Amino acid sequence: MYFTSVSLCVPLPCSDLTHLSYLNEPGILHVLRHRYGGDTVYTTAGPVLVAVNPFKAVPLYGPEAARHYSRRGSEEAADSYEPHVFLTADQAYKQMVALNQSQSVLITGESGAGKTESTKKMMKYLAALAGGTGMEDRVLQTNPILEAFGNAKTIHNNNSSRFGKLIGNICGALTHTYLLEKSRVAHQQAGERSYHIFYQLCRGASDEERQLYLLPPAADLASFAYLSGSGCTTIADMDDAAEFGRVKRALAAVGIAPEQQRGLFALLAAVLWLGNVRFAALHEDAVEVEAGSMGAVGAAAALLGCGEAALVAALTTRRMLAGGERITRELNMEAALDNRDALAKAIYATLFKWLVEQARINAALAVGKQQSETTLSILDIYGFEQFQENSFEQLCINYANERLQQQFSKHMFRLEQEVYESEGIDWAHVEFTDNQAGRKARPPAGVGILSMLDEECMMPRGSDATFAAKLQQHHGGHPRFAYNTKAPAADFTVQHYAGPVTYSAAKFLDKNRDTLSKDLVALLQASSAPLVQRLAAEMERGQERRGSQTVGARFRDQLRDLIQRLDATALHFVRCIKPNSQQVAGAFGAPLVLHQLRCCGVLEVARIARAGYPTRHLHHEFAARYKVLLPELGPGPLPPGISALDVCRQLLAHFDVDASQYRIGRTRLFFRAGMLGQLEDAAARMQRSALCIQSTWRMARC
Ligand code: AOV
Ligand code: MG
Repeated sequence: MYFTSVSLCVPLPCSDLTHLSYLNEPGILHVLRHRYGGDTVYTTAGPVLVAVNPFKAVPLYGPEAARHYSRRGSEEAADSYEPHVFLTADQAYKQMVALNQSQSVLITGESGAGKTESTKKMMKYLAALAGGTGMEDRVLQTNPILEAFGNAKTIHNNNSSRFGKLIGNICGALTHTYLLEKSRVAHQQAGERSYHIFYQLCRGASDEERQLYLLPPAADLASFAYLSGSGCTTIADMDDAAEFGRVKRALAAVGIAPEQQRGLFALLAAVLWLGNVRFAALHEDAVEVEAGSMGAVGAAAALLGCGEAALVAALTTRRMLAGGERITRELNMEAALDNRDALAKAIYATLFKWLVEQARINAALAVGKQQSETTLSILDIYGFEQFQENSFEQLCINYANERLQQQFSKHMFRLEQEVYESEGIDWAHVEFTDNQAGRKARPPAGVGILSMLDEECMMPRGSDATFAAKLQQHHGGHPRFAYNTKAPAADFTVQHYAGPVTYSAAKFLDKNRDTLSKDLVALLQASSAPLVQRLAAEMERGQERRGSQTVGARFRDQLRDLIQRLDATALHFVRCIKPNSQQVAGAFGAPLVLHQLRCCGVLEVARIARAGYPTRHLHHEFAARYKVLLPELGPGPLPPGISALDVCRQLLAHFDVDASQYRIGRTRLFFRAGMLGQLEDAAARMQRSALCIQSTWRMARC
């Protein structure tokens, strides 16, 4: 074990960027690089924890480290500890208990910066802290499941989260998930993979399981079109077969019964077989299943528990009402392929939802009565990303990141300024970058990109091209929007807070509408497999619930709801930084790091924290807490004519607190960072000596 508690006990020099003598970009970079070189990946910038991804195992997370932080008294100042995700988790937990107030930890950063790893480390720490109930294991076992089904290799991260999650109360009993990138099931960009679980199943299944799920030998994995299109099926250092065993154990641990597990794997195999169904054009407007892929249809039908002929019909035709009469329309090649992929994607997305729900219910059962009103949540979403080709999913992901950045700015800067102003404290406003800046220049609300997409989806003749054209028409003059005249006609660029991203508008309308033919739902409803029936019922319910609401509109609502939830809690921020794009240890790319520090506002936070007075107490709280140190006031209520503020003033004078170190607001006292620690120490010393005098006195009486 490399870990020494000594290294964590006393913060190393410059563990807080706000304490730097010269607070500038080169100075901050130097400190981060230096600390990173010594595997000290955490640094604070005032109230924010900055975590630089080490891309290797670092000896910071052993049981000794966890014990070190968990022993911290809830009154003990956090800044006498070396920064760590454990410390941030510890602060949130102890604050929740002490103040009976819900807490959230927001973990943000680009794709591959380390959000999911930080989340897992926090969960582990918190499960142990709240532990003793024996439920930790069960709770933590949801992680391998969520990762197997919701993570995939992208060019930015070998284990990229393709969904967002808000884990409530560690036990996962209140987990929410956000928009899974389901297009990945049918298509991946070059060098990327589909969801891990597909490769795990294909590589890890036993002979018996292969027979059950109609799977070819592991070596023939690339015979599945859905897995071979990107030219990448393996990840360095990832043993898919071994992972399969882990996932199965985890499924059992969270209470997914063996029968349900079999149903689940059969569905995954069905999705893969669906991808191998090819069509041959009968004429321009009709297709039939190609003779060579009837085997794939047979396998998919068997695994889905439905008839082969029914599957063929649902894949190649669509029943509809025309003039009050039921007619069957043939699908052309494009529609048939889209229909097939829509079925595969819907099955997978519904399966994912079901799995999350099961894990959540089981976790809730495991914790039972221990649930309380107050919650501790951790938010881990997909990070800002930019690929060669960016589509609707990237727009949603980057939009979510914009919203969270907004939340960060709001919290750190605007609320901060408002507090000072409302307290009547003169405080030089610190300039900060707000990603809502330019809002005035923006077109009125409702003409945003997603709203315009919704409008276009309602138009009978709306297409990706008309959508792109309207975007140009409305947003052409916006400083954060550019229309690429050189690129294919449907491309547009959005200048996000973290950099410009060029989107291809192709398939935007389809992805936003996300319709699944009723025939396909009916096909699944008639299945003989219980899990397929359940999922079909869920799909139907989902369609009814959503009505005509688009994916974009639902995502926007979910985000609004998320922000409201966060607003009702005390926030803690972790900013993950990616030191290089190659995902390797030991490489610290200064320009890349600096770019992230600038975009996510860490530099401003450091300045604002230093310029301000981060520790505050209401007058009466402060007076009540330290009154004991002014013996002349005596116990009980304050003497008549003496207000809480008078006591505060007396205390400040008594401890000779330098006038530059505090401000007196209308309702609160404000202190510079670290000031109250000194006061606490003095108070503790006085209390100790008072106790000492008392016990000497008692002993003398004996
Ligand atoms: P992300 O969650 O921020 O990206 P991850 O948490 O998946 O990023 O981290 C990416 C990779 O970096 C991990 O698979 C690890 O190999 C490595 N890593 C991150 N943090 C640590 C750490 N503390 N110690 C050791 N290795 C680490 V995305 O989900 O793509 O936005 O959508
Ligand atoms: Mg992640």
